Amino acid sequence: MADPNSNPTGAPILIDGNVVAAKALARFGVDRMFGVVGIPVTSLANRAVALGVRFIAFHNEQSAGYAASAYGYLTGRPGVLLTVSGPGCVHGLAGVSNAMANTWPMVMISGSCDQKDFGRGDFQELDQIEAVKPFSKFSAKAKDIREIPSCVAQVLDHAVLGRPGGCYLDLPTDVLHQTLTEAEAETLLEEAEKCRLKEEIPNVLSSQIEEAVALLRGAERPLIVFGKGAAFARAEDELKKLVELSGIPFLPTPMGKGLLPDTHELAATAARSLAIGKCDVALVVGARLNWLLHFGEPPKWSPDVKFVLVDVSKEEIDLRKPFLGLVGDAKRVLESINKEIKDDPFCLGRSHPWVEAISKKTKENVSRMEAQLAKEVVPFNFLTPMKIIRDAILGLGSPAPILVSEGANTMDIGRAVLVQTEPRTRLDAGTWGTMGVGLGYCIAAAVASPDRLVVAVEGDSGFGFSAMEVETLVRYQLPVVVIVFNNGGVYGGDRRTSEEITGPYKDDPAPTSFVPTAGYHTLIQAFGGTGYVVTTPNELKHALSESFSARKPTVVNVIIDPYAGSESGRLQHKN
Ligand SMILES: Cc1ncc(C[n+]2csc(CCOP(=O)(O)OP(=O)(O)O)c2C)c(N)n1
Ligand SMILES: [Mg+2]
Repeated sequence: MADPNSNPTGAPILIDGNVVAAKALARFGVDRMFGVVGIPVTSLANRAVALGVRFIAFHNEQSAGYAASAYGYLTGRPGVLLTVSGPGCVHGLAGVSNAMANTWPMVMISGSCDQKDFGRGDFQELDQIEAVKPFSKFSAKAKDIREIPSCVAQVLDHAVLGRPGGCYLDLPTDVLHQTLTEAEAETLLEEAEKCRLKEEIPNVLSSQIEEAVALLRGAERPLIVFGKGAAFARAEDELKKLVELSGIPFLPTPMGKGLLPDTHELAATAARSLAIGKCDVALVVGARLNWLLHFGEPPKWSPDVKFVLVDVSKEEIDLRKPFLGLVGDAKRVLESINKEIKDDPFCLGRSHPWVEAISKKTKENVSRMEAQLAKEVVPFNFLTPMKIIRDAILGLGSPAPILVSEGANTMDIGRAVLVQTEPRTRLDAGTWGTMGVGLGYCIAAAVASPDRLVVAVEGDSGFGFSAMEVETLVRYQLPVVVIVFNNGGVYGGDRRTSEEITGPYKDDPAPTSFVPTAGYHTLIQAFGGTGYVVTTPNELKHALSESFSARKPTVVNVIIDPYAGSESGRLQHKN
């Protein structure tokens, strides 16, 4: 019988580094890869596809990197970005660093120049290990083909272990071209598989759980805050149970929205200032006390608030110095807290003064917002189209679409108006406030959750950062509807004072301005996708109704009054 490890002449079959890398990726659980091919990684992409890894080819590594990071967040497994050497790796850094900021698991794999030519001006030469260092959690370089399997395993493992983040794998051109026998590759793959790192998050001490519950039980005005760390840990069932058991109001961070439905009677989202300003004990789960939560400090928070922080990272607890810090997996910690409450129950009840105060404020703010939303303002402000989008999304029911959002006014107003009812259905500019993530996130969401529609609500500037990827939507026929709030620029129209409009270039457009009423919908039409331009409520309703049922790549260009928004959206204090 013929030896499967040899060719017809009897010589052993040799495979190169590209094949070994592709085999390692497929074997170690990578099912999707995002990237831009070229020297020296085109063969690696093709080999991976042949082994069952879906490769989503982008126009720009930034977008592909954002996609990989969001794929990691949505699936719980590292998203993988493939880039070429030098400039490809530099573009990919946007994705790696954004993954670090959001603590999402991702791996960037870049080809690099020939090792013997490094330092002599080789093609696309860069010391990529050094370049990536400040932006990543862990890096590995395969200096020989035999190191590829263990390097692949290590970067994949480090991306998810503990606090997730961006990792990097360097594959030099010469290593990708080296060969070894298939049998030897198999042995190396088996060895690498045996050495995979296991998650070792310690269990929280039962005394700490008791202390946390005692704090919540003794509080007059307790609050539960949760973020995308809790979403990543898939802690939604435990959060639901905790809120039901204890009757404590809750507040999600932007990407924590949907872990419990925004429509829940204990949601304090519409009474955020009161909730954080007056709570005396805050159980914060998988959310960092960073700028998004005002560092947990006055004047937004009460100076006496006691924080109980649940975080997977000890460094995070050490940094924030909460009243009580629980290092652990959000889901497991909440399970223990729920068990402790069940053994000795307490529940605030609807008539509890704190619950009543939050609920009264929520009702007031919601009815004020609804009154604003009820007005049909044309030319469009932000609220009128946002309400139409909200209702169209809610009309879809379950499974809810994944909502992608970026922009300043568009994102801020969208966050307040759009309703999230299911976990991990919101992807936005995130911890870094990164513009340009939108199309990459849309593509990742569509690939990760094929049963869900993806709806993006984007400022025209935010959209423009990655607008070319509409071709990628069309090429893969992804069910993505991108709604562009077109107010002619970054925050909208020219807001400069007459004193600012001076100097030799005063006739140039304002730094914030783009071509007014640009035809963004025609971009996608250029590739065979569907485009709508809308200026009235009925036109928008029609476009959404058609595109939501067609589930085809679509851009809806919504023309907005350029002066409806404000500079920096809701972050003027940082300007
Ligand atoms: C990578 C990156 N570059 C620049 C910025 C600065 N920035 C903040 S919001 C924004 C765009 C806001 O305009 P748009 O998306 O049109 O939203 P609008 O306020 O007009 O609704 C920009 C450029 C950023 N946050 N991220
Ligand atoms: Mg804009």
